[in-house]
Amino acid sequence: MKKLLAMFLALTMTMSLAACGGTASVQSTETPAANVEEAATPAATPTKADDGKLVVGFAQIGQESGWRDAETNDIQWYAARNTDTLQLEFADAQQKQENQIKAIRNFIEMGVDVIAFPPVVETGWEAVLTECKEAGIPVILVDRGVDASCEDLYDCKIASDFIWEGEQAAKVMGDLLGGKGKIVELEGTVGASAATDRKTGFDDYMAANYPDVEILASQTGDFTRTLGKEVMESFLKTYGAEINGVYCHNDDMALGAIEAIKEAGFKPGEDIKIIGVDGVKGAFEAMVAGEMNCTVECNPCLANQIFETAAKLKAGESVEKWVVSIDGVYTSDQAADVIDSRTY
Ligand code: GYE
Repeated sequence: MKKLLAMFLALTMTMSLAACGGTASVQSTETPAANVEEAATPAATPTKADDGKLVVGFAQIGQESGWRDAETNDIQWYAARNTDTLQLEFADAQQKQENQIKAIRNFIEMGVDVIAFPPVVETGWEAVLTECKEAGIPVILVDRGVDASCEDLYDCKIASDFIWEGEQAAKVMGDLLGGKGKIVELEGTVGASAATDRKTGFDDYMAANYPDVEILASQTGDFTRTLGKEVMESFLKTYGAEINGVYCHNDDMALGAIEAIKEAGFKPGEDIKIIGVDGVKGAFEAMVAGEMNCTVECNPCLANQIFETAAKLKAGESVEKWVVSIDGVYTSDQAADVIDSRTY
């Protein structure tokens, strides 16, 4: 009996640490976490139970980064803890906009109360968002935005300020280089607001405040560790020791760049300064190891705000158009002190 109780407690503990709010790291930046269910877009349109629950359709982008897995974990864990009042329909679009659109149309057909999704790119949403509006289903954008032409076609955006994030990265890079040097830039997914705005914030700040820091090259690594490494390898082949720093639009690409830099015989964090964005555990581990210099946090733990906003929209209450996440900036001198408190 004691053994059974111990096993139950262990299982409960494990599950209770599975989300952003827990204290354990829930996924490595090496591979998507095992506990991220790959919920394909529902094959048949499930019916909406008429039990008064809040029914939310979430069309996730995919599993491209540790940050994305942390966001998925947080959402699914919140739903698992609130099954008495919330029904979550979750679809994984495998990085494809057409799959997100398909999932959203499924949710419309099902008659969910609210639709929430991170638009993988900023354009191409007018038609499906108009269908949501015509169906009377409120829409919450999560962690990314859409272009201005669709401003009236969604009810709320819950996301960080990516321009601010880019500016913070530029401040730290300029300081690290003493105001002079040559850098390369690893961009996120082409057309994604998180990439576009992190580039704008960084490049504009650099040009205005550090004119002697030259950006030698800038290319997309699609927010993935694998492509981040490949692009950094090509930068190193072209520019080699000329490179004094690399700005990566997310930590997963920074971790890929670190691998490439070491394989090319340079010391990451010393010969080449490295700045990422997201604040995932892998970045703190790299900073503790002296191989990375800074990560600008981008909070993926948005489930509370998503479902609280969805409940307000279902009740016909007004909500803010943009709920901005509060993010921090962490440099290598702080990493050892904070790493154990990181929740994703
Ligand atoms: O920075 C990256 C993910 O949209 C803010 O998407 C999100 C970004 C995040 O792939 O790791």
